[in-house]
Parts: sequence; C-alpha cells; structure tokens
Amino acid sequence: MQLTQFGASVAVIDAEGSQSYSDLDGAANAVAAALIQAGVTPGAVVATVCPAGRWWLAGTFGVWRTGGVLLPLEASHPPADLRHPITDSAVTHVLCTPDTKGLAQELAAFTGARVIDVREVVALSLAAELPSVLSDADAMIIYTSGTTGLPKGVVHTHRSLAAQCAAMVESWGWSATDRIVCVLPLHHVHGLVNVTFTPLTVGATVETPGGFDALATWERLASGEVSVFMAVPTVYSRLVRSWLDANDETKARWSAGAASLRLMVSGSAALPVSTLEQWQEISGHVLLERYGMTELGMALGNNFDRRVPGHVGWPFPGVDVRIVDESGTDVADDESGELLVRGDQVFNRYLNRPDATAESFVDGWFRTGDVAQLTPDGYRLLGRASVDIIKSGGEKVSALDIEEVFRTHPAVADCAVVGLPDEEWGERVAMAWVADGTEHPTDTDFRSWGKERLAPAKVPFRYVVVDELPRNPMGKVTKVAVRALFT
Ligand code: MCA
Ligand code: AMP
Repeated sequence: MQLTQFGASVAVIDAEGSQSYSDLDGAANAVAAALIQAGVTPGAVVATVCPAGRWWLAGTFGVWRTGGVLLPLEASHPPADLRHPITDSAVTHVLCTPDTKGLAQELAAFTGARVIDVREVVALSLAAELPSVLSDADAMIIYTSGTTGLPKGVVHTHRSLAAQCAAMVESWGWSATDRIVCVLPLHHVHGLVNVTFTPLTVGATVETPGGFDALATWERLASGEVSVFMAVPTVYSRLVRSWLDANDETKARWSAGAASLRLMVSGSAALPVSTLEQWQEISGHVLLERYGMTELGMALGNNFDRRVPGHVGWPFPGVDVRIVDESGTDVADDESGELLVRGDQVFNRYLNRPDATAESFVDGWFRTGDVAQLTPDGYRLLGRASVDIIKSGGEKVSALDIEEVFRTHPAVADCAVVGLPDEEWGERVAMAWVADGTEHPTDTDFRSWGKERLAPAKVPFRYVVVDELPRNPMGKVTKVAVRALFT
C-alpha cells in the first residue's frame, strides 16, 4: 500500500488526534527499521496487540515493509484463547504500545518472542534498507473456527488483500473524500480489510474510537463528518435500541446526521429484515447487505442502486460463484446448495494444514460451507451446512471448540453446545451439560470460568443440566434435540 501519494491528507483520527499519510508512512518506515534490527526477516510472523489507531497502523505497515506476516490479535481476549494462534504460527515478535506491554510480554512468552513497543521505536526514527516484497508473499494470518480441530490460520497474501480492497473500491465508490468510523475489532476481515485497509488505498480517512459504544457512534454519525459506516447486524440493532431510548430532540438530530452519510453497509451475519426496516425508518438508509468470509473477503453484495432485503446481492468484481449439490453438480437457479467461490481474493492456504486446505477446494473452487440460492433478486443465504458453526454478534465460533474447553471444567462430565436464534445477537451460544458429581455451578459461575479461557463470543449465555445428552442410534449427540432443551 503506497501511503506517501496521499501526503498531507488525514489517514487516521484516533484518541491522540489526526495523523497524515506522510507521517504514518514515516512511522511505518521507522517500525520496519526497528523490526529488521530486532531480527525480523521476510516470512517471520509478527503479532500485534496495539489498540486500533496510529500505532496499530504503523506496526502493520512496518511489518509488511520487512516482508513479515501480520497476526492481528484482540487484546481483550484471554491469553489462554490467544495461545493457539501464537504457537501455531510460531510468532517471533509481538508489537504493543505502553498500554498493552504487559499483555504482549505474557503472550510473547508462549514462543519466546521479542516484544516491540511501537511507540518507543517510532521515536527512535531508525532507518534501514527495506527488502522488496512480492505481491504473492504472505501478508496476514487470521484465525477462524471450523468444525475440525483447533481454529485454523487463514493466510492471505498481499495480492489477495489488494484484490479485496480493489473490489470494494469499485463496487462502493470509495474516494479520498470519504471518512469512515471503525467500531469493529481489528482481528477480523470486516474491521481490517473493509473498514481500515480499503479506505487507506484511496486516501480516505479512518476514525478509530477504539471499539463500539452506541451513544458515541450515534454522535459520530450525527456529526456530518462521516460519509461511510459498516457494521455487523448486532451493532445496528444496538443503535436502533439507543435511538428508541433517546428523547425527541436527540432522535431528530441523530436521524438527520445519519441520513447525510453516502453509504451504510451490514454484513458478517444475516441482517434481520426487521432491523433493516427499523434502520430505514430511523436513518432513511436501506442498509446495503453483503456476504463475505475470512477466507474470501467480500464475495456477494447488493448494489448501490438495487438492494433487496433478505438477499446478499451478486458477485463482487473478480469473484466467480457456483452453487452445487452434494455430488458437486451445479444446481438449477432457485435451488439451494453449497456456495463455491473462486477469484484473486481467495486466501492462499490454512497455515500448517495442507489436508484442510486440500479438502476445502474442489477444482480450484473454495467450498464455503454456506448454503445459498440464486433468485431473480440476487443470492440468498440459507444458513450453514454445519450446525456446529455458530455466529454470535458477527463472531464465528465453533461449538466443538467450546465443548472441548468446558469438558475440562471439574463439574462437567460431558457437554453439547448449540446456537439459539436471537434477534439481537443472530445466535446465542447455549450449553447442555452432564454433571460429573454433585457440584452444580450457576450460570454466572460458568460464565466467569469461561471468560478466563475463551473469547467473549464463545462463552455460553444459557446452561441446562441433563442426566444424559440426547443421542441418535449411532451414539452421536443430536444438536436439534439439544436446542429443543432450551425452548
Ligand atoms: C461480547 N459479548 C458477546 C459478544 N461480544 N457475546 C456473544 N457474542 C459476541 N460477539 C458478551 C460480553 O462478554 C458481555 O458479557 C456481553 O456480551 C455484552 O457485552 P458488550 O460489552 O455489550 O458487547 P460489546 O463489547 O459491545 O460487543 C458487541 C459487538 C462485538 C460490538 C457486537 O461482539 C463485535 O464487535 N462483533 C463484531 C465482530 C466482527 O467484527 N465480526 C466479523 C467477522 P457479560 O455481560 O457477561 O460481561 S466475519 C468477517 O470478518 C467476514 C469476512 C464478514 O463477512 O464480514
Ligand atoms: P467468518 O468465517 O468469521 O469470516 O464468517 C463468515 C461467515 O459469516 C460466512 O461463511 C457466513 O456464514 C456468514 N456471513 C457473512 N455475511 C453474511 C450475510 N450477509 N448473511 C448471512 N451470513 C453471512
């Protein structure tokens, strides 16, 4: 990504104020020089726990200029949950700011990595000769949950990331005059590529308030300074809720501000039509819904001028899609099947998992595991092929990963995790469990035990104790029957 071409334009606005593209570029060079001095070589995996903002960006571009590979981590997740990505990708360096240094040291200990304080090394203003980095080189690893084993590292190259950004620039008309506010975390494609990297490829401005807060977000939307907003359905549903709670004067001010944006996008999980309709009443915007995946970036999206509620539109430029039945044969229009995707945006491989990589492609087409249908109004997503993949608040979690952790709880002999439909969260994680003795932890006990070991989205909200888990004649737990335990 060429930052210097945008010179004095503002790249980022964070808690410390505005930073221009040329200052960000200088900071990235200083980080790159420091990383090279600290032993980073092309292909080395460098994790970051910098908070969203200028230091996170300087760290990211600094890593890329050394030929290193970025592993973005969410600093609020428990270290126990971050251990696997760090050890699996053999992290050699961890980037932090003074605020996250303690955490960085704890995480770096998993692999004996070196800790680099980005803020400190930018101040040193070191310079170094930088390697030329090929577009096919690995750029970023994002861990994603699946139905087999531990989360897998999705490896994107500079080329696949650039293709994702270019498709969104073309489809959504990004330009240097745009400004977006980033309320999403920076360890997923949505916050990383759609909200952060894409605007930076055209010289637009990214505001990083450091997370989602409904009132603060409404104030930014009402400011008249923001032109684009993107979020998961849960965020829109929270914004609707706080609008409904506001007084008439505030409602009018917020609505007028939101109406002035040029584009509002929803994705990462199905947008309930009720939320779309409420948002339209409040802001005048028909949310543009699109469908993506960590392995692909954005694959399908509604158009600027044609947005069909309950549908996810048509393929992005450069993306080919097919829908096939169980034998791999293309289905007729209007019939449902598994969505397959091909194109330059598609990831390179699952890190250290050649078998999983091979299994997820057929003849060069990536198997999404999502069931879709092509209608005259565009594609529709009908759900996941696997019941064990749950989407909660836009976060994909694997029931099997959660079960594995809760089976280590001293009171639990066995357990089964399911997703329950929920208007605000899309799905909520729930767990049926069998006691190992007489100890019966409360839901609160289970939640706090879970939060020490798992990311927030993975910790079940509801628990039910049973004598036995429902099983089919083969002995396999029947998740439909587990779900019924909660109704
Ligand atoms: C927080 N909690 C959650 C979640 N987040 N529980 C279930 N699912 C979650 N996702 C828990 C907290 O621990 C807390 O529990 C309670 O819910 C309320 O937390 P709160 O502070 O209100 O939540 P928050 O921190 O405001 O988070 C809500 C959120 C967040 C903003 C919706 O989950 C989020 O940023 N989600 C988006 C994730 C994302 O970017 N996904 C994109 C991946 P307690 O009350 O017990 O303390 S998909 C992707 O990238 C593809 C490519 C695509 O298509 O986009
Ligand atoms: P992730 O693996 O976390 O990147 O999540 C990708 C998954 O989110 C996809 O495979 C879909 O199941 C789901 N998803 C993303 N966007 C949408 C959408 N607009 N509607 C329904 N599901 C979606």
